[in-house]
Amino acid sequence: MKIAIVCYPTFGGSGVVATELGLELARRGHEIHFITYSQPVRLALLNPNVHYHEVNVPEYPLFHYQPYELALSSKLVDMVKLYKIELLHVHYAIPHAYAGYMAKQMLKDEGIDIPMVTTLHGTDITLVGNHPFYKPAVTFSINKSDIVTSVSQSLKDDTLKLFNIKKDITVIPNFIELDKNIDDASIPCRRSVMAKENERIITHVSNFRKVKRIPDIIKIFYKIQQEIPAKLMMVGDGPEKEKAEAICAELGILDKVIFFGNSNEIDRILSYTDLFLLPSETESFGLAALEAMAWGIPVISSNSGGLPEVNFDGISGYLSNVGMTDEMAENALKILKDDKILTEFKSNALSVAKQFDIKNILPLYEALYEKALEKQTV
Ligand code: GMT
Repeated sequence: MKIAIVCYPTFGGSGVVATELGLELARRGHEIHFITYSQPVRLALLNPNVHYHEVNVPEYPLFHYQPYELALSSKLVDMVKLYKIELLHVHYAIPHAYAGYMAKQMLKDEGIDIPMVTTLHGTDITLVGNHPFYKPAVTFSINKSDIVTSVSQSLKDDTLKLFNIKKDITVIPNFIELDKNIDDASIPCRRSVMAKENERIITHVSNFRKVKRIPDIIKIFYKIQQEIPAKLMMVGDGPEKEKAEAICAELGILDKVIFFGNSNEIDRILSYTDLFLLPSETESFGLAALEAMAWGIPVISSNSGGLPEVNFDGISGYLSNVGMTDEMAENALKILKDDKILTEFKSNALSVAKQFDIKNILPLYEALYEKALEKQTV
């Protein structure tokens, strides 16, 4: 199949899911065309089935805002015609589903009928999409998609609650590639760089937005390090990072916290990690938690959104109500204080992660693509 994938190319979860999905589809013989404004961070182009087409938005003094949707829909039209692309898969409704719909209409005018699959990722529904300024356009473009998927049951429920949706929504969870291995030969990031032998390593990975409740992470860690030797790895960058550094300084724990910024060493950092923290206000799924669990790392998270669908309470970690940092710290200590309990949670986390193996999830997308193409030919 020839598939165009539209996504955000940055470190965010939706871009990661779209990129990993495209790469696995390419490995399975599909021809994949990534169409976005810069090369996705996890995209390796050394595969004859993977193409990347950059969307350029020329600057013009009249524009206060550059018309990205316009440029994207034009690029989609051109690439569909040039490469005879059969299907559009857009990730994150805003503005991709809207631009995709415009491209569909323009192509229809030229006698080309192309189906569009839209995958809802979370904030496109819960935080941004629900804003009155966007809501009519988001509702319209979801309803005009040929197939709609959401990354969790919780996100599906939120979508149906917040928008007037007339489409069926299929839940396809986030996934993980389990057979990744790290090339040990050129390890720049060794455990000893991060922590002493007797210290537990606790990690958080995100884009440091408000929704991640970064100060809660520091509160939890502060309590943990009062009882056991531990270090905190803060991986990622975003608006809350400076505040986090300031809180650590105020609490006198800056020497126990490493701020990595956006890192390409995430897998290596996770490979040394004992516990992962994700106390978010909401997560449609929580891909970061799943990526940690795939390294056999237990997760302390909030119980909001789709998190209970991936982190199983008392099994792969613990869940608490949003903001219950004392309880989260107590649960963390329950796991970290005892080697036997930690080993048990580690093994459980890996077992749960295995349910989300890309090999189980990818066929679900392929089946939907087939269905979308069949509909088109009826
Ligand atoms: O919140 C992020 O870290 C980024 C955001 C995105 O859209 O790129 O992530 C959302 O999509 C991920 C992939 O489907 C989900 O795993 C995240 O839970 C979701 N984030 C939120 O709902 C806050």
